[in-house]
Amino acid sequence: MTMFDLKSYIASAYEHKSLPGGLSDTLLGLADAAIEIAKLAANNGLDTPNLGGLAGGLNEDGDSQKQLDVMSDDLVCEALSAAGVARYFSEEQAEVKILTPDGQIGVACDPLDGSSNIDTNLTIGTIFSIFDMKDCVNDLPPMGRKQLAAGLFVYGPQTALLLSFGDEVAAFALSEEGRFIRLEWDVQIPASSTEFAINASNAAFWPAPIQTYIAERSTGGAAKTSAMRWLGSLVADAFRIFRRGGVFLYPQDSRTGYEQGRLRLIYEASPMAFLIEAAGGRATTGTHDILDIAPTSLHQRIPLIFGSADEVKHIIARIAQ
Ligand code: AFP
Repeated sequence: MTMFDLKSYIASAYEHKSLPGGLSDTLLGLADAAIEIAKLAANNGLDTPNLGGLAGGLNEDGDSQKQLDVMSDDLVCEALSAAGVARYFSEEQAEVKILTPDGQIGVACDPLDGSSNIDTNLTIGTIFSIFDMKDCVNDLPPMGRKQLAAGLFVYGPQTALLLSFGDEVAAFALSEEGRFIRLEWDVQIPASSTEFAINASNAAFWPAPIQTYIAERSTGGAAKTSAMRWLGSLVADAFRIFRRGGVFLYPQDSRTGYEQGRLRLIYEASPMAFLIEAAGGRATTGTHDILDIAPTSLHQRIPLIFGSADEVKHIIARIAQ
């Protein structure tokens, strides 16, 4: 197997894509921050007090911040500043952070996704989106289709990275030597699958077409072919979908504050959709492709349904009925 590491993969991308010079340092800086976050998660409770404990603050969505949320945000911010990134848009920060005023690159990031799982030893991760500041509109990141790159680090049994510049998804795993080595994995999401990920405790609040779709996927008796998985960690559910297909749904629901679902467009949905489409899958609000949604506010939420293209198409058709 070609021991293709992250650095050589980025170098090869420059050979056939027109990418800004600072993108390489930005990605390598994010990788260094991810290695540190993985170490903090792995040593939680050993070198440090419980990092799943509350840090005392609230993020812009009113979610209570955990220690590791704040520490991860600091690590990412430091790495991006050192890489000469212009602006850092963080799920954990109320406002954008200006790092290098005349820089070309912007980064949006959910530094620690799945915070409720930090002290349960379940898989968590970091989601990032990289774009050219000239594509920003009203000081907001551009619509997802204009991203230069997007990726997610997954801190699980393996520390892994899924990265895309738009035309494919490359998968890496962290070696004992501390390098992200390319996996022999052609990341293509199977077009069909009956495995679904949704928080079924919200069923009473979903729109009727989603209720009907999930009910159908949950019946059929012995003939039932579907299965449900819900890890409470977007990156973990997504990584499974990249591996074996399936659909993830976090729709809007009738609870106060969930009129646009729970997940954030800029920090979660846009980068995830960029990866999903590059792997042959589909990502939608239920009515519009996620990548075509231009942000209107820094912390706006968006309904998010993504995964196996044929199954997502089927869900879109059910919603349109
Ligand atoms: P936290 O980072 O606050 O744990 O939220 C995780 C998340 O944004 C996403 O990773 C999960 O898929 C989703 O929320 C879980 O939401 P519910 O707790 O409502 O099921």
